[in-house]
Amino acid sequence: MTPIERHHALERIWGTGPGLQRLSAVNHTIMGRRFMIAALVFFAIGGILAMLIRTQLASAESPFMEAETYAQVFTMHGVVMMFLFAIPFFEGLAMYLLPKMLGARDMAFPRLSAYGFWCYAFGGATLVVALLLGVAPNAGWFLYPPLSSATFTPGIQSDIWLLGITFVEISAMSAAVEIVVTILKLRGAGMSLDRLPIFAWYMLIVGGMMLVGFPPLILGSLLLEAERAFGLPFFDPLRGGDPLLWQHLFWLFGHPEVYIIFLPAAGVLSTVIPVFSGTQLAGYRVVVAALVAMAFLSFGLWVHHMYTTGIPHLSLSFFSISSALVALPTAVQVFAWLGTMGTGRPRLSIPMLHVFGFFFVFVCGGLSGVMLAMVPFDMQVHDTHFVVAHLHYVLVGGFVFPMMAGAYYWLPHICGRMPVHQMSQAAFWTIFAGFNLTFLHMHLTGLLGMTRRSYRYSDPLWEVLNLVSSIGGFVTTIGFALLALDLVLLMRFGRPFRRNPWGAGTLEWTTPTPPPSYAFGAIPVIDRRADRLEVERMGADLAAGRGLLATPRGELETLGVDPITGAPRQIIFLPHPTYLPLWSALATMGVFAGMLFKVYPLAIAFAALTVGLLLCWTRGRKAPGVLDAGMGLSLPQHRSSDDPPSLWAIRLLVVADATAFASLLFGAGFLWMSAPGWPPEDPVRIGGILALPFLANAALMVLARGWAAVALQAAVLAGLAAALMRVGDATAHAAPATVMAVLSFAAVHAGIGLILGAVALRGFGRDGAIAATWHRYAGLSGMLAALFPPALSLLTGAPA
Ligand SMILES: [Cu+2]
Repeated sequence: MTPIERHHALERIWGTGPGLQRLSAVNHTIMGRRFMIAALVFFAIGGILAMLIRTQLASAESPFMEAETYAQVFTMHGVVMMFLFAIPFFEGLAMYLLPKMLGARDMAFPRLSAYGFWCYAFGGATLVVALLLGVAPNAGWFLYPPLSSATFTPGIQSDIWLLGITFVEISAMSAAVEIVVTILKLRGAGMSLDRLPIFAWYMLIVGGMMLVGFPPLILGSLLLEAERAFGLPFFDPLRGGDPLLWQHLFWLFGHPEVYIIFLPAAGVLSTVIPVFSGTQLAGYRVVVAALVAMAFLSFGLWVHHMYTTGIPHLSLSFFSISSALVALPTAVQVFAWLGTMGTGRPRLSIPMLHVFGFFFVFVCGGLSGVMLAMVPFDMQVHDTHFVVAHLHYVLVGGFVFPMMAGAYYWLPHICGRMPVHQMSQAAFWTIFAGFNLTFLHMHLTGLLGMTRRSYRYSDPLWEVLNLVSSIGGFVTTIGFALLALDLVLLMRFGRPFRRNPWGAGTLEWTTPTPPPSYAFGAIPVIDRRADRLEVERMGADLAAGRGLLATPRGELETLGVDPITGAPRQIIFLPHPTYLPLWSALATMGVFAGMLFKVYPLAIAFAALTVGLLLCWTRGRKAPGVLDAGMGLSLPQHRSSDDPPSLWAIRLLVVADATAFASLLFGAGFLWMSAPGWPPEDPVRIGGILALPFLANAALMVLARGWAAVALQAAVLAGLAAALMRVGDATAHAAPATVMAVLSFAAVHAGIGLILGAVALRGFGRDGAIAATWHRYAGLSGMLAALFPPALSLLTGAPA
């Protein structure tokens, strides 16, 4: 078979049809591009909102916007940039790059990428439509209650935030599962963990952080929505709730989020800097160790956003120390980059210009971050423009500049053309100058006492500073417009090239550019660290079919490997293009619409439809046993192997879910210990009825498979339903409300277990192992849930 024949055969198998059939695309190259383009559209929208803010603040007593409009504009600026630009953009980049860097032909769950994309697009569109209709969220991007509660924001504005963001978070969670499973399971043969390209290490850590970072926010959103819709008073201090609970749950997500955004950008830097320095990354292992340290540290310092809320002194000092400490692993990476440039010969190409922009801006942001970690200083500047300046230095420095470096670096790969220089440089310097003009002296505006979110002021000195900021803001916008124009021109008129224009050593440059839908003609065999490869030779070899799985068999095949050693383990069959993800996302959208307009029967009907559609995904073909993988290797198809990607996915979902459950128990414990109005006047009396679900759950952990599991899950559901009937008036006090939340959580898990158990009984491949994993987890969490009400009664000193 010649390379051309192989190309045509593979393209017939992997390609997506033209026209409307593009809506059925699941391929990672298409999905990655879609995520990035949509994220850039939202970046433009967020930028326009920023300009509106700067216009308003350019003069004191400005008549440009009403207070209400201004509140919506600055809230949406934060929401759009954090949730609709930054996260989706790096998800898209990861989706586009990871399989190509790892030597796989696609992500592990292509339909999940597509479902995630549609959820993101619909959720984001909802928020933008709300803004155009004048009912956008207006309580700040962190939506603190009591301002966001039904009492002070009665309309649907806060609901749009809560439901829309949860919708978008679903997409982020599916991306996290995909990214982690793809890196662990879908790689070239022989790519052991210590041979991973450094970008994959970054994304592996980021995926793990997303799995435990986002559930607290999703949980918090559901609780606040339950309070707004049904009056369960989790955050109402008059009824045993506490607004501080929201702050804890929000920043449990919100602080790691900063690192979740920074690390993919840092991964880009660790990839780009060595290439343009003509050398290898200094201290690969040290950088990986620093990454792990950073991931752990970043979860232990959320309270630095809450110094002024009356936290005890001892814990303040603990969080202050850990906040300053996180600068260490960051510094390790900065030194690794500087060391790389020091040992090599840096070329000042366009991507490197943006790298220098990163160094200057990010280090400034890091320094003001260490200042803010100090409690007395933070007390002074809390909620002023100093913090606004700091966070822009960190996020623009730590995300936007590295991502622009990445854009110029990988755009030749995406479109097959090289940059045209002069305008790229002009764009960079305009952005760089404009940015510093906007934010550098905003530190001073903040130190002088101008609070964030205020829409008018009277001090003439503030007016001068704000005017300069506004001018800087518009200069920055002109810079971004130039950049956009430059990128469009590059795509239209850039110089075509053959292969590997930058002299990189990673696998993505072995594919033709723009890449075909199957990426590799054959799956590569890796014998060294995956950023030191001979790209030119390998590219020709792979196109000629010298590798694994080189003979097309009519299925979308890629290699599954051992997560640690990279030894080939199975042949993974990936799904053909399908409209199912689109329909599923539309049905999910129906659930949210039903909840938003408080038409609950509709929401329930759409939820059932969504579950039904998702179950259609599991219909698989019969496993064909052992297949020839080429190069004398025979491997089982993934459905008949004992370590399929889906089993890893369910394990990761259990981790994420357990984090949500732990956050719920943490929240209940927090209310019990520190909310006003505890213990409640009316104790929560459920009685011995919870013995049934407790025992059934205990049995479920042993009998996790087959009919027994299904019957036990049904018994758990019945027992929990009976217990829920007895909880009493959950709107009266947070105690019955938390009991209701914990029992409902267990009930939902029993319901999912019932469905998974029933599916497994149909006897498809590994569904039994997947259901059993879930049943064991549901059993354990259900037992804890059953113990919760008696524990709460004991602790609050009320009879059970
Ligand atoms: Cu923080």
